[in-house]
Amino acid sequence: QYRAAIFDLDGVIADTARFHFVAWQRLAKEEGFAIPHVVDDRVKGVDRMASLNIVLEYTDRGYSQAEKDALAARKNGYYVELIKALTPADLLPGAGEVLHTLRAAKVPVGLASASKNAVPVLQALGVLDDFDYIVDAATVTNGKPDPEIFLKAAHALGVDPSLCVGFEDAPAGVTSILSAGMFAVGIGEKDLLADAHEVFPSLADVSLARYFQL
Ligand code: B16
Ligand code: MG
Repeated sequence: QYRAAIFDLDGVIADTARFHFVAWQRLAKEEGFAIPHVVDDRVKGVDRMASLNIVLEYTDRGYSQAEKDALAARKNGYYVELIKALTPADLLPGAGEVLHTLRAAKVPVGLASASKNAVPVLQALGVLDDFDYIVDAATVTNGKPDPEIFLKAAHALGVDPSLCVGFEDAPAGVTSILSAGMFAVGIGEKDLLADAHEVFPSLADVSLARYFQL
């Protein structure tokens, strides 16, 4: 039996990836280039500046670090505008139920998201109170696949990593969970998340009773 659950946000709790993509697309268009749809997958779980660097692979123009900082801030402005439209209806299948079940069973719940917008997103989805601890992405030195963010969450919850279950939709996130010594549940396609201990299409397909005392 495991003692704590730690979730990724984008792709596990909410489909915020489409908003990230629209925001990157708008930025690229304004800068005079287009980004292909694979960018959507390539930036999953990747922090803001690293995502920008991926986007900029699709233009020949070079940007200074100061210009990149401005571009990242501009994209974030577009993203923040888009997530204002989020409501509890935007929770991914099973997410609300899983969070409420864990709450009722008093299982500590953490969030390990690369997003600096995690708190307003969870608030808009109506599930902010279902989390005992949200890692502040700004304090994370090494992003996924490094285990740092998942270890930080486990530490704050006061649960040994070996007793935590991590939920992730991105391969780098699964690696992060495994390197942290946790049980890894992949949410999405089996082929993509082959390293995870178990993979389910969505949280709605996960049977919590297999991992936790409910
Ligand atoms: P922000 P996750 C990640 O979320 C997204 O998948 C990734 O595309 C995004 O660049 C990153 O958050 C940072 O987001 O710009 O809001 O700080 O999957 O780690 O929850
Ligand atoms: Mg994700």
